[in-house]
Amino acid sequence: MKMPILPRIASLAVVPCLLMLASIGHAPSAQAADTPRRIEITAKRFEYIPAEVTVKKGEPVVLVLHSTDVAHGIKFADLNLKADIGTAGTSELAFTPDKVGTFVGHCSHFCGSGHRTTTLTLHVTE
Ligand SMILES: [Cu+2]
Repeated sequence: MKMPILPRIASLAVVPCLLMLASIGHAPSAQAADTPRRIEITAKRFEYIPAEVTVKKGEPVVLVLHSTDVAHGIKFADLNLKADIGTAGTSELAFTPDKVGTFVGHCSHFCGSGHRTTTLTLHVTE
């Protein structure tokens, strides 16, 4: 009876909370190197939110693309990457950038009058 039952339960509950916080944190850590970094992006007429993303060369990433309206897509011609996003759907684009630079992805599915200017800029740093 050295440790009352209540603090025990409380400490058990704290562990999953800490794990959740660690998984959504931004701090680079050893475990982050193994798990692709997930970047949530909203696609809608006629923009991506955020419109710019910075990633590191050699760091595996997954762009998690959500459409809030019609079907969209994303295509980075210079990186040979493409994904389709269904109407109100979610699509994942997994890749590991292997070159440094700034790359502009264009919407690859006609979505209306602003389609041609719907872009996502990807900065790949060393
Ligand atoms: Cu479009």
